[in-house]
Amino acid sequence: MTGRFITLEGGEGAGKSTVLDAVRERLAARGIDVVVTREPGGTPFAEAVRALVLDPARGEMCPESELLLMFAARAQHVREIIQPALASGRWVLSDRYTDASYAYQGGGRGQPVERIAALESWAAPVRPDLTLLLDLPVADGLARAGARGAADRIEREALDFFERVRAAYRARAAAEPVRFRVVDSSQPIGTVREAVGTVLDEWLDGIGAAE
Ligand code: Z5A
Repeated sequence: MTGRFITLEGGEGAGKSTVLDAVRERLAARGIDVVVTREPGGTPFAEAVRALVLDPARGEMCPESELLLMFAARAQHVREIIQPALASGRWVLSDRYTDASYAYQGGGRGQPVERIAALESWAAPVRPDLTLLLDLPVADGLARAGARGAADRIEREALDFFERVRAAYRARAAAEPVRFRVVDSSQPIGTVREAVGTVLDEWLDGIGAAE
């Protein structure tokens, strides 16, 4: 038996960290054992890459370097955490995965989709079963993220960068309506958590997951 793979995606301040616990609780209520992880990161090596790639003090980083670093971290994460967990029947919940590279490095930085797809099929061949996209207007998300403290290297980008990121996420969700569920995360936290819970319950019922 293999487990299921769920990913959480969204722009800045979308509330992924905030709804992560709601998802975990919902799965636990059905007796589903879930490994919670994140990208970039999830292993000591990948967390070191995360620190490097988000550090604003490192100077110039060209889009090609950024894309390759995201996939270097991901390749390790997939082999060390995601694949072994799924193979042993455990479920995996990841705060971001490959869709983030299509949105940020593709939409945001303008890296060609075919290049990202080639890296994906080589370095990260595991596909999510369900992707929850938390969507809200860019300005609202940036205001939330800004209230949280010092911005990392990517958070320092201009508004139009994040508009392209959002557009890329929405385009991916529209192109893959079976895998994606889009939740309006501009609503109050309690409403977003409830909406995520409802979407998740529907999906779990649909695949016949235990009650
Ligand atoms: N990145 C990339 O470029 N390519 C890749 O392939 C991958 C990642 C995998 C780090 O990701 C960065 O890496 C990220 C994309 C890039 N870009 N940057 N910068 P991350 O996911 O670790 O970090 P993040 O995007 O900065 O996450 P975030 O801003 O923390 O977003 P969030 O987790 O979705 O939000 P949150 O922490 O749950 O909420 C943010 C604040 O808003 C917090 O104070 C909450 O209390 C508040 N909040 C949340 N929901 C609400 C609602 N509904 N109402 C009011 N306030 C709310």
